[in-house]
Amino acid sequence: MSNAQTHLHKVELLPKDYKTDTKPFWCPGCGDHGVLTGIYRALTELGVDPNYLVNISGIGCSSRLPYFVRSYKMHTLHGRAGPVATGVQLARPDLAILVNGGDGDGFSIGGGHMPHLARKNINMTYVLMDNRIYGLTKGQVSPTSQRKMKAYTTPYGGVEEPLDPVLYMLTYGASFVAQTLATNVKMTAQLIKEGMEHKGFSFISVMSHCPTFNAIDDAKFFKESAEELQENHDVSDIDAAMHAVNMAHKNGRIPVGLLFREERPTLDERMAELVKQVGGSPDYDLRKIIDLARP
Ligand SMILES: Cc1ncc(C[n+]2csc(CCOP(=O)(O)OP(=O)(O)O)c2C)c(N)n1
Ligand code: SF4
Repeated sequence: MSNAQTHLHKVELLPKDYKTDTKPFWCPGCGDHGVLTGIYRALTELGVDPNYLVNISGIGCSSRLPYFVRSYKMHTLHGRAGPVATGVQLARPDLAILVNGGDGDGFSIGGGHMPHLARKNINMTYVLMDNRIYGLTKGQVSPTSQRKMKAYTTPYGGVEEPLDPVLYMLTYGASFVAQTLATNVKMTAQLIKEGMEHKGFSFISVMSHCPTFNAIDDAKFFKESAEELQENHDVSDIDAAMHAVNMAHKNGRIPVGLLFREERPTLDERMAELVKQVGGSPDYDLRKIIDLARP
């Protein structure tokens, strides 16, 4: 396996060069503004060439992000950003793929796709914007909502326990898993940068508050609950990563930082290897296949 970062094409640009003419139309104070700033900073520091960048999203407030980033882009269907991005990545492994979406988008309707992006190690960076609510549809509980939260469809509080996206991604076999806060732009930018440099499926969960519909998971709550991983945390140890998440849960904390990273072949590399092994080429004589069907 080669470690060449062939999916990152470098240029020298300023943060403003990654902006489009469309100004962000999120509510004032929405955490998503911070995620976008983190993305601009990461792209600038990496010097990603917008001509080789594809920003793909699902549906929701968070999924509007690609409109604001200079790149090729697709605003797809609710929960389907991952599979669409997989198609793009396999067709063009030379492109950098950045995916954005919400907690409802990724872990409710899109929940069937998440394990396979991770286990297949599709080379893309998935930035989850977790506000623990459905924002665009005006505030229903999501799979990450705290049970006690009273929302549109749960006026007496919810009846289900939340799931933890990072614990899921560690279990699914994601080769890069990190968590950060939208209010900590520096950490967000750094982790997105490392995630984009990583060859494989990188998952960055950003706790992104929704001041319009989620009164309990506000910026202050996320900030006070965040707990940076210990300095001696071994990012190559999957057990240590899971332990850190479980311990944080027990103490009502949210672990932030790089939880886990490993190098292993991506799906496109394995497929290229297979094609080489069987001698595949665009000039292959298709009559040989037709001949197989002759009696
Ligand atoms: C198939 C389908 N079902 C339902 C919807 C309605 N819908 C639009 S956005 C959304 C959820 C938004 O919540 P989330 O994904 O958490 O993103 P946020 O808006 O909070 O960023 C839903 C259910 C839809 N667009 N498509
Ligand atoms: S509804 Fe919430 S998530 Fe959507 S833009 Fe407004 S603050 Fe952000």
